[in-house]
Amino acid sequence: MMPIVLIGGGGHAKVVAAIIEKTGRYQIVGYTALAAGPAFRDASAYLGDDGALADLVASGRVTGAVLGIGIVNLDTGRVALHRKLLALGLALPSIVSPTAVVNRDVAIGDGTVVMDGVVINPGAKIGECSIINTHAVVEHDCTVGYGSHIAPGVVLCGGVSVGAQSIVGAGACVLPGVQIGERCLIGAGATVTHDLAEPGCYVGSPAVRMAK
Ligand code: JB2
Repeated sequence: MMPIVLIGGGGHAKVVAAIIEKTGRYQIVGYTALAAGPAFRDASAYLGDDGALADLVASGRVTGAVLGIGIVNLDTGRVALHRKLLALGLALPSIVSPTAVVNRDVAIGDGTVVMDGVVINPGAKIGECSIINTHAVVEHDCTVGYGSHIAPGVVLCGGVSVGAQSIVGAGACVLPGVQIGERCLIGAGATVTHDLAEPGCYVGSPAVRMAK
């Protein structure tokens, strides 16, 4: 089993850790975080902040890492961490829950986590470092960009595209063929009926841009 470090120790890490254990493919050596968090009951699982990573790699204690942070932010979030982990020479496997259904002809990028009960249908392409969260449906021929988060219960209908570093909030529905650009935040429960090109926050049914 590949010895891995989980990045983050909060709510998302707690769920990701449970999925990693179910795969039976990785040994979680511990986690790094800004401070000890609730992800593990065992206090010794906290390895310190990311300053500990270089020594963990050099000593051979870990060879891989999994991002266990839900935040998507260009400068401080998952994408910046992804670059840091690659620079340290850590492998970033994609993690797919054994309870997810990933059909044929689906591509999933490194560092992405596909969580429990997800369905991804043929022709879908999921970029690196993304989250396809619990019970989301990603229909045929969808594209999800780098560092994006498809939250629990989202439905992306066939042929939808979600740009890099966007978040589609819990329970939202994106209608067939709709294109969502980079750095868009779609509110929980929204229905996206038309293309959203500009970065911004969109809410409601049909989803409209929130005033700044
Ligand atoms: O640079 C960092 C860093 N920044 C924050 N390096 C490392 N190694 N860890 C970092 N963190 C850690 O992320 C914090 O120390 C903390 O352990 C964790 C954030 O935890 P929190 O529970 O606040 O958020 P989350 O990202 O785990 O979960 C959010 O997103 C999920 C998708 C919550 O909204 C969850 O409810 C949601 N399901």
